[in-house]
Amino acid sequence: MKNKLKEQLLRRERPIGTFCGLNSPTAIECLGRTGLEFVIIDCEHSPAEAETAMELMRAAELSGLTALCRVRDLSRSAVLKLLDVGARGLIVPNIHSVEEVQQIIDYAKFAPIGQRGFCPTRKDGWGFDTERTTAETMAVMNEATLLLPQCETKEALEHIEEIVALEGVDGVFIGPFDLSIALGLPGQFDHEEVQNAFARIRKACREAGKFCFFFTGTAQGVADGFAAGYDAMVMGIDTLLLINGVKSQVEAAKKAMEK
Ligand code: 3PY
Ligand code: MG
Repeated sequence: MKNKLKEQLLRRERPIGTFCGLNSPTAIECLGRTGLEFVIIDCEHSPAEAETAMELMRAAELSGLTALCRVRDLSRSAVLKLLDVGARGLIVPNIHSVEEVQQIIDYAKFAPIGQRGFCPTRKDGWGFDTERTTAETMAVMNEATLLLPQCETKEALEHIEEIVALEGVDGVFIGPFDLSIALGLPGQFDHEEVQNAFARIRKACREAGKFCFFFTGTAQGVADGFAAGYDAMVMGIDTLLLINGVKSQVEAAKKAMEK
């Protein structure tokens, strides 16, 4: 019940991941051969639900990728199902208050940190992974599960220092699109106000000893993000990587055909 991504983060290895939008186990197997460290199965912006997520997780595990999931909403079942089918971490979008984060901690972390419900499920090999007491499994799962609320609303930004201080929050995932929209500057990631917001979140995470994840669409963005001090970078979505990869090959082929 290890979390390879968490170990990489603790060793400051600068892991790179991507979102899944294709929702294809084969695509995930292919991603496992690219040098990426983790994938995020997206139950917020893609049609995937927990059952699909479970199949994608199997492919990720077989391919050496750590599988995180983004939850569809803030409900107990949205959180619990993804953890029970084996997600090694949850990204929680659209947070507006400290209370919402505390509620998510209660759903996602076992006592004494939260109040996660217990059942032998895929997460612990239906209880057959190792000979552990229930209390040991609870402690190991709490340790091996990354809980990453997103900071992408004005309210989350205003309370970011309180959010990162909560026991059970392992880090923050910045949603640059939604945060820039919330600040009235859609997509203007280089605008001073947006940059200041990113810097405030990074500082809050660093001071609280929590991880900070950032999303970018480009390879240069990944390098810039690590240089700015993020702990992990998420490079686009597999759908976009497919389009960009094939598009550049088609363009190269057409150029070669002109010679
Ligand atoms: C955002 O940019 O809003 C995100 O949630 C990134 O996936
Ligand atoms: Mg978002």
